[in-house]
Amino acid sequence: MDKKWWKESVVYQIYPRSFKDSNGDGIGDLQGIISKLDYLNHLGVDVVWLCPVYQSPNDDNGYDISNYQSIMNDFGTLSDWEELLAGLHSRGMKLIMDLVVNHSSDEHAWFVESRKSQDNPYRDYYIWSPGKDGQPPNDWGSFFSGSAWEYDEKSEEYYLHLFSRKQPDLNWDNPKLRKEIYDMMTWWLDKGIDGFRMDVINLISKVPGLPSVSGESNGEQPTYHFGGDYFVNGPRVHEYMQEMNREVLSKYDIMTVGEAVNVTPEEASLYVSEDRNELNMVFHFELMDVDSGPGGKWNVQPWKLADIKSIISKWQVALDGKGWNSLYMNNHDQPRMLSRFGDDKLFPKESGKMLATLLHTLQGTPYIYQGEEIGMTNVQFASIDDYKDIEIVNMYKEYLAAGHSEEKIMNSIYIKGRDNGRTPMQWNSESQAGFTTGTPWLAVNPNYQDINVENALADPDSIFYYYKKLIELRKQHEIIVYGSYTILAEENEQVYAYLRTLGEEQLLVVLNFFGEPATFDLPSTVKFQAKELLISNYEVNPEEELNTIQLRPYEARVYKLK
Ligand code: ISL
Ligand code: CA
Repeated sequence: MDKKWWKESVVYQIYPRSFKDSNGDGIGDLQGIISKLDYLNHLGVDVVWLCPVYQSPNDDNGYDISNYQSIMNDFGTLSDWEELLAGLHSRGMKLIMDLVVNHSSDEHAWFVESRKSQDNPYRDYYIWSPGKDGQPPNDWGSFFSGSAWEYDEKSEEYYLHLFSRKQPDLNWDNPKLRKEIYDMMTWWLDKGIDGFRMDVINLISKVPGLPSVSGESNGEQPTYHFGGDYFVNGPRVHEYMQEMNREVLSKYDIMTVGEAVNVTPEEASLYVSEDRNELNMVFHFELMDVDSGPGGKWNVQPWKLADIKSIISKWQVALDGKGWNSLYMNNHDQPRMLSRFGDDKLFPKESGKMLATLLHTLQGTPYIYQGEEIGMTNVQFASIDDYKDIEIVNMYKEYLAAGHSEEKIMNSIYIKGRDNGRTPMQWNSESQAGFTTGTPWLAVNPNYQDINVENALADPDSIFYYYKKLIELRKQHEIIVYGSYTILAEENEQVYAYLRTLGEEQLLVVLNFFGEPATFDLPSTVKFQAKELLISNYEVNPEEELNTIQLRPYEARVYKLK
């Protein structure tokens, strides 16, 4: 497998609105990020992924872009952004930008033109349809509730919006639109950025004819369905990715990661196989769906370790030697990993470190989401009015109208809501967690007195320093990056263990996934002469025999075997 800097890197994701406010308006901003670059450097991360900082009316916190080539006023100016890029580069870190081109804002100049009339030159930049019998053209539902179509009174047609009605989908079948996007990408790359994270990039190509999921509309009250069969990995998506690669990406030494909704490893390998010249890696959702029931994301069910193991194993094996994995367990769209997969009450440190060990010892590039490195947790606000996320707010209304109990809805928000990951970064125990001197746009998690950066930095045993060490180990041991993966003791219901292999070396990772003691028997097929304990989240006698390991709650160990 080819060696690449982005395989050897650890990425840190910043959600700018919630990272650090420099001017007291309650909204994180670019100068705030700049003031924390030494912190990121101290942690040791190589790459920063910046969620959208472009001009936006903020219907979806910057994922609705009204100008791709200018900075949101709340966040600062282009010269602040240039200072940020220079500040990262001078510290040896790289910057990847969020590319949101499945849709734009309805306030983007293209859409303002497009909706003026059916013969406007920008009409075909978006996806318009006359509909049928006064109904939308099909029964597709939006990711954010309701129909995926909105009727435009003035130009008398419906436009498609897979997300909010303020996020009209761009028409990738139009070569003029594609050229505009490639030019825009080139403009950013020429400023010296180091790559892109591409928002829902596998949704850009829609099946011609835009068919309904459940056949013809019968004129009754419409119900909406997930139309994924008609836009997930659509018919021309690989043609577009290869064109984008040829026209833009291939001209720079950059990294690319595409957010890919509902992809299997086989579908993902079409995006990331090195010989196909599309993307470097994708974010898949299989692991994030491990606690979703048949009713989807809000139909919460407990996860099972057996599923976590089989999903990760499947991806590790399928992409080995072909493409590359991304490794994450939370981001700005997901609840906090510590609350979801660990125990944020009884064993926050132990379980936070155990999960970190998993993410940093698999094959792939690990992504740290801001606050993960200090063990930030989910939040439970008392009232729906305290929540800001459009997905949460729309779902709440829809489910209430459909007769669900308020208690049940709030509970699903506590477990799955995106605002769990968006509460302000907890810097210290001062007012508003040191995030702002004003009133934060989204309330801080009340646990900031305990969980904050200042405390983490003062405690040599903190989750922060464990991450720092994992990042350092990655630089010292090539096997952590490039070794191939074999699961061990698959049937063990408490322990997740695996081997990584590179040449003569082996890496043994043993993780107790629960708050009870557990036993791990090393299979006799694993042979070695010498062992070295690289990291663990408890005191361990390095000479201890490995035949049978007694693990304490959430214990994690990594050995190098020779
Ligand atoms: O996580 C999700 C499943 O319900 C969705 O919240 C999410 O919209 C989906 O993962 C796609 O996410 C990306 O595109 C959205 C934006 O709201 C998310 O923040 C972004 O990461 C639309 O641009
Ligand atoms: Ca601010």
